[in-house]
Amino acid sequence: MESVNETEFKPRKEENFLKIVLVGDSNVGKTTLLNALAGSGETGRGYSVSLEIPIEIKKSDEKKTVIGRIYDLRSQRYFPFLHSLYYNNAKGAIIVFDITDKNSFKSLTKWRDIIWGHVGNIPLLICGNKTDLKNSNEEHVLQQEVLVLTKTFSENRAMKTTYIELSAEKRIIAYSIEKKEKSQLKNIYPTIDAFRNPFVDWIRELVKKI
Ligand SMILES: Nc1nc2c(ncn2[C@@H]2O[C@H](COP(=O)(O)OP(=O)(O)O)[C@@H](O)[C@H]2O)c(=O)[nH]1
Ligand SMILES: [Mg+2]
Repeated sequence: MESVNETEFKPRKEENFLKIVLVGDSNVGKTTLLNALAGSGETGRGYSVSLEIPIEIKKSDEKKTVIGRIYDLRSQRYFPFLHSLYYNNAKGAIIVFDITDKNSFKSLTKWRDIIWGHVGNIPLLICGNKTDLKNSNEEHVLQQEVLVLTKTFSENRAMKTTYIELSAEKRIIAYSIEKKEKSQLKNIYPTIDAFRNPFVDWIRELVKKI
């Protein structure tokens, strides 16, 4: 079992870090997603990945770099006393489900309530993972039902809940607001930047809202 280290969840340079928590049922692919976003980069001690997003401050010509840091609870989920610490100061949350696992989709509302219960109504990004398994004959979670649900999550919110359908393992973005068409999954070898892009866009929007 991994050791418990409270400082893991505390950003180092408070003002430049934007804390984002990664949640969802077991086995949906949270850790795989974190590793995919990190690319060949650092995942620190395995708990988090930094996405560096330069943003310009309007008042001056100065360019400030805001770093969106995504935290994975990993095995620390077994330590309930750490949960408040995990969510504390989060400015956004990514909730992952597995499109081949309807129960993980049903859990989205539970995760939303847990997050909002801990830190208030922070913006949410929903990720439907394992889109690479979509071509099998099994019944999967439909994109339309996800969009209907994310719409209800967006009511009266300053920032709408976003949906991205992807394969963390194959590093494919199948759906995002910018890319509404379902991609042809074969013959696509996206770069790490292409995979990160919708996440970067979402974090950039987050920065504008706070
Ligand atoms: N086919 C497929 N499998 C995936 C994908 N992402 C993760 N997995 C698999 O799902 C399992 C759980 O992944 P993991 O990242 O450990 O899930 P976590 O418990 O949410 O952190 C592993 O066997 C992964 O290889 C994906 O995009 N496609
Ligand atoms: Mg994991």
